[in-house]
Amino acid sequence: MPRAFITGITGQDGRHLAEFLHGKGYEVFGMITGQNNPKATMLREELPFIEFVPGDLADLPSLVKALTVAQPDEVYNLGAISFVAMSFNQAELTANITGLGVLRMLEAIRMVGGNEDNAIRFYQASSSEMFGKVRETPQTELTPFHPRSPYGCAKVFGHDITVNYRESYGLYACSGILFNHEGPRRGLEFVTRKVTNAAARIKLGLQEHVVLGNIDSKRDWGFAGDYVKAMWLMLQQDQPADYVISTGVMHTIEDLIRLAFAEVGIEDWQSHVRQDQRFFRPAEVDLLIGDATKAKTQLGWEPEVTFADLVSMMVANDLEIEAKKAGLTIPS
Ligand code: GDR
Repeated sequence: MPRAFITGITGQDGRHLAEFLHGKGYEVFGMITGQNNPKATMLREELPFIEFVPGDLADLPSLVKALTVAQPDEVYNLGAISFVAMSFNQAELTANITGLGVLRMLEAIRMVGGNEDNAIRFYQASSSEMFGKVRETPQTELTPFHPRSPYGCAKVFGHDITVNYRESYGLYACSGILFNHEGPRRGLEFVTRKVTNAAARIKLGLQEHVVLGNIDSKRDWGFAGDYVKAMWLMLQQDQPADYVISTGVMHTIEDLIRLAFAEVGIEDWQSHVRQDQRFFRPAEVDLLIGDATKAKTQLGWEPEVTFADLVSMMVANDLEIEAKKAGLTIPS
């Protein structure tokens, strides 16, 4: 039975990936950070097959211990301070966890058994945020980075150090440069879920407005369930490499709002949307769209869920959750 070790197990991607690997017959180990982590309790109910191992990306000895216990064939480093807006307020913490955490994990792999004879394969969750103020459109694996947030800067370090350890020590290490990927498990702080949840609550009469920041920025949004397959495929190749994972289709936040409100039968979305400086960022990434040709040709990967289906899936999920919480029935 192959063994996988996942950091960021309580996040959206960690949960999708754990489920996917379990379906493939893996023994799945998830790193749990902190004392009495409330998300671990939730996860024990949701995905009871996961074996939890304590550890923290800020603490190298704990990573060495965790890998010694799990003895994984594959390590997926999804753990990070992942909310771009928060990284402006906690820049040093972001650099430490999202950036230096990758270096610590790579060192732990070298210590526990990442050499060529006994190679632990490593996946690093890189991000389209690294492209930031984009130098070309669409973005590929060869597009230069110009990050626009402390999060983006930390991800660039994580990406570069992964490439460096691959080239220096022969580790099987891959970076997946993933564009935005969403779904019902997305946290409410991210714009897609914030909008789909608000549309559901407004439909149910539980709230009047949603307050947003910049609704002109554009994103290439895919479904998280499709994207975790690409992570796994990267670790099954003969040679390690880096891949852009994206849909190649771009939408504005306004498109997202229009679609989500249309799902609940509200056409005049404008009367339910307010904007506030609080949700604008000091520097913005305006125009992200990825070219996933390399992943399509070399990995045989294809995104399956369209943007419209994704929004529909998320609104339906939020309607169900919010109606249940409030003891309401979903109006037709
Ligand atoms: P992003 O995702 O920063 O792209 O990073 P997010 O959903 O937070 O923002 C997307 C865009 O929406 C604009 N926006 C708002 N965003 C939030 N969160 N809340 C608002 O009220 C709001 N109003 C407008 C933002 O300005 C931005 O332009 C995500 C994360 O998952 C990262 O970890 C990951 O690396 C990248 O995607 C790829």
